[in-house]
Amino acid sequence: MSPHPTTLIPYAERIKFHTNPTAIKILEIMDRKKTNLAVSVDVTSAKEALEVVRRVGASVCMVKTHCDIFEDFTPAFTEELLRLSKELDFVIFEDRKFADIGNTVSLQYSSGIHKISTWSDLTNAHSVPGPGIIAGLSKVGLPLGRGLLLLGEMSSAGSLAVGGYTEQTFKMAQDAGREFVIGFIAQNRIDKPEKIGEGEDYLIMSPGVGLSAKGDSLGQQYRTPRECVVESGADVIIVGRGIYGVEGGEEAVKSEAERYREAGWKAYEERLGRK
Ligand code: S5P
Repeated sequence: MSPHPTTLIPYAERIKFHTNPTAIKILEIMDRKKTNLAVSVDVTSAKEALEVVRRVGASVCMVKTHCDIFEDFTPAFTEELLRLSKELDFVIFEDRKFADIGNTVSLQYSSGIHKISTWSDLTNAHSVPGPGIIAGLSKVGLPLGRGLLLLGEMSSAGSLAVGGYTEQTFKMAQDAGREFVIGFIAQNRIDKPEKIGEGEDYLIMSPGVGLSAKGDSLGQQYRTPRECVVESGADVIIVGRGIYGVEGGEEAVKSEAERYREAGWKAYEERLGRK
């Protein structure tokens, strides 16, 4: 099977295909820092999450959070995360997986304790409610220059986001236009070459990445960075426990992030034919 055309274009050369400020920022950072690694800091303490971010920040293009799992969430957390994002040059992705009607998600995005839209460059949504979810989030996020990913596939065993669901999710994004929807959480390039036009570029971000473990006891399934980037054409690899969960203390977390960055970047160079 011939490679997907998008995967043969360097990240920096894809910037011109985007108008969304967050998409442009992600591609610029990836090129500048030579990293396609996103670290997911799924710890229950915001203080601890910031410590992980300080250690891995130099190696990543993106830090992904689940702000609703922090027991000590305060606005001070997001202030410090924003400061670190500038100092260490990464984008913030709140993995909120919105899944409600447009009016509700616009409130969940802008309001409540977390006020996600005020600090998170990127967020994501399930397509299950229909296009109103994009419209609701866009109303809040687009004026702020934020970006949105739709979940086209999931890494977990038995996911229902397959086949026609995935195809219709792609179509929903395409119909919405690329001002706000910049790509997908997916395990494959769901932007099939025959469905996209010239310069129609989407960012595919793949979770479920591990260099050692193959899965967990709750359905998570892991692939290697090479499998994701070379074989499946992912643009960004998302790693959680493989990095912050490594044994050996602070230095081990830092060096594990570097190990994943190197593996992800080597895979990217291989797919460009630069190896
Ligand atoms: O399909 C998915 C989508 C997401 S965003 N599978 C996932 O695992 N994720 C998220 O990626 C998940 O919520 C978690 O934050 C991260 C994977 O964590 P890990 O510890 O298994 O690497």
